[in-house]
Amino acid sequence: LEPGTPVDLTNCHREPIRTPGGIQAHGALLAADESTLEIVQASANAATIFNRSVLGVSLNELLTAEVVEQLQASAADATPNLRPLRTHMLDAYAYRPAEGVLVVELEPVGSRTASLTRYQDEIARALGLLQDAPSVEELLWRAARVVRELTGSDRVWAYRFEPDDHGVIVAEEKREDLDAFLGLHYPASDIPPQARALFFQNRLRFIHDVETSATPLEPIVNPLTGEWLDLSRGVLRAVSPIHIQYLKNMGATASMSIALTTGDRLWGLISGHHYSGPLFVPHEVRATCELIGIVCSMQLQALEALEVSRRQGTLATKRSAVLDRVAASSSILDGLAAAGEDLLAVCGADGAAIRIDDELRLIGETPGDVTALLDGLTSAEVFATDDHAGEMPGVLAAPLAVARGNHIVWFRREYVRTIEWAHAPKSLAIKEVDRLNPDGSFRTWAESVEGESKPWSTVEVESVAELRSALGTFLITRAEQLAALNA
Ligand code: BLA
Repeated sequence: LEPGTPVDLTNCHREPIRTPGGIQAHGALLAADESTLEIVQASANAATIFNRSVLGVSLNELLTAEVVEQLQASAADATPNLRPLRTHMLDAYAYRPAEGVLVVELEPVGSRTASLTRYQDEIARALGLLQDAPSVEELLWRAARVVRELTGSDRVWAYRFEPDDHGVIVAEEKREDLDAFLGLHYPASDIPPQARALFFQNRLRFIHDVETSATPLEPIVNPLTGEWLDLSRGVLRAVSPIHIQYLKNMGATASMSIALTTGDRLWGLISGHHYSGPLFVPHEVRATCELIGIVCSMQLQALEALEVSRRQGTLATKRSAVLDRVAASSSILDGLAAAGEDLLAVCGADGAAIRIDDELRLIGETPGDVTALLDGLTSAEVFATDDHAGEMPGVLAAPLAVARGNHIVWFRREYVRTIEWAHAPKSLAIKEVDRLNPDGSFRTWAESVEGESKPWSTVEVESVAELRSALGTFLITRAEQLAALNA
C-alpha cells in the first residue's frame, strides 16, 4: 500500500507501518540534509519544543556542533534503544533512513533520575535471574516479573508463537485485580507479518499513550528523497491506527513489546499493557528491557537445544532396548513385537503395527483395519501425519521393504482439546470486525479441536528413521554371520 492509504481489516496486513508520516507526540523529530545539516523536515511539535521555527535551521544551531557530531557517529549503530545521547534534558537518537538524510529523534529524559550504578545493579540482577532459569517456562515467568518491576506496567506477559503463527500466553505477571490472560490464544492476524518483521530490526516497540494522536511530519514527503520517511529504526514511530483501536478495545492505555528470537524466527514477545493512563518508560529502562530480550532469546535457544538433546538421549536408550530384543530373537518380527512398550517409546506412540512378509503383530492401541492401512503405504520414505480424521490416523510409518509390504507403523490416539481464544479468530470466519469496532468485543471463545493427534516432533521422526537404518545394518550383519557359519 502507498503511505497514507486508509487502513481497515481488509488491507491492514499491507499497511506500510515503517512510513506512518508521523511520530508519537511525547517526542520530536528533526530530519536534516547530512551534507549541510539543514533541517528539511520536522515533526509538527518541534517548533513548540524548541520555541522557534526549525525548518531551514542548522542542526548545529539547535543541538550544538559537538552533539551533532556525536549523533552522526552513532547513526550507523544497530540498536537505537541502547544508546541515546543525553542533551538539554532530552535523549537524542540518530539514524540514516536514506542516503544523505540524518534523522534525530528527541525524547524527554525520564523522571527517574537513577544513578548509573543503580541501573547496573538492576541489569546484573535481571541477567543473573535469567541465566540460571532451569526451563523455558521459568525463564519466561522471570522475564515477565523483571520487566514488570522495571517498567511499572499493570501487566506483563510472555507470548509464544505456534507453528501457524497464532500466539499463546505462557507466563504472566499482573496487578492482582485484573483478569488473567494466561493460557489464552490469539489469532495470527493480531500481529500482521510486517509488524513481526520489524521486530528483527528494532527489538523493542514502545507505545506511550493510545489517547494522544500522532504528530505529523512537515512536510509529509521528505524533500531530499521525495518519499515518506522510514522511521523503523527510531523509537518514536507513530502507531498504526488499527493497532491503536485494538489496544483501546482491550482497555490498554500504553503498551510495550520486546522481541524474543531464535535464529531467524520470531519465537514470541515479552509484552506489557498499562491500563491507567500514559506510561512513559524512559530510555534506561527500555535499554535494560531490550537487553533482557536479547539474553532471554539466547537462553531460549540454549534451553530448547538442551530439551532436544535430552529427548534424543531418552529415545536413543529406547532404541537400544529394542535392538537388544531383536538381537536376542530368532526373527526381527518377534524381536520387535517382544520389545512392546520400548518399541512405542522409540517415538512416544500409543500403539504400533509390524508387518513382515504378511505376518502382522500389534502392540498397544491400534486403529481398526490395520491391514488396509498398511496396504495404503506406497512410499519408501518415513512418513508422519497428525491428521486423525483421514485414512492414516496419527500415523508415523517406517517402511522396511515397500514392495513386500513390510512396515513398522506407530500410532497416536486422537488428541481432543479446547483452545481458549481471546476473541473469535478470523480463520474461523466468525464476524471478526467486532473486535476492532470502538465497542469491540474481547469475549473469550472456546474452540474444540478434534480430528488431530499430537504432532510427531522432528526428534521422534528422526528416531524411527534411525531405528530403521539400525535394523537394516543388523539384518546385513546377521546375514553375513549366517553365511560365515554355513561356509
Ligand atoms: C502490533 N499487535 C501488535 C503488537 C502486539 C499485537 C503485541 C506489537 C505492538 C505492541 O506492543 O502493542 C497483538 N497485543 C497483541 C496481542 C495481545 C496484545 C495478541 O495485547 C494479547 C494480549 N491488528 C489486528 C489486525 C490487524 C492488526 C486484524 O488485530 C491488521 C492486520 C495490526 N498489530 C497490527 C499492526 C501492528 C500490530 C499494524 C503494528 C503496530 C505498530 O508497530 O505501529
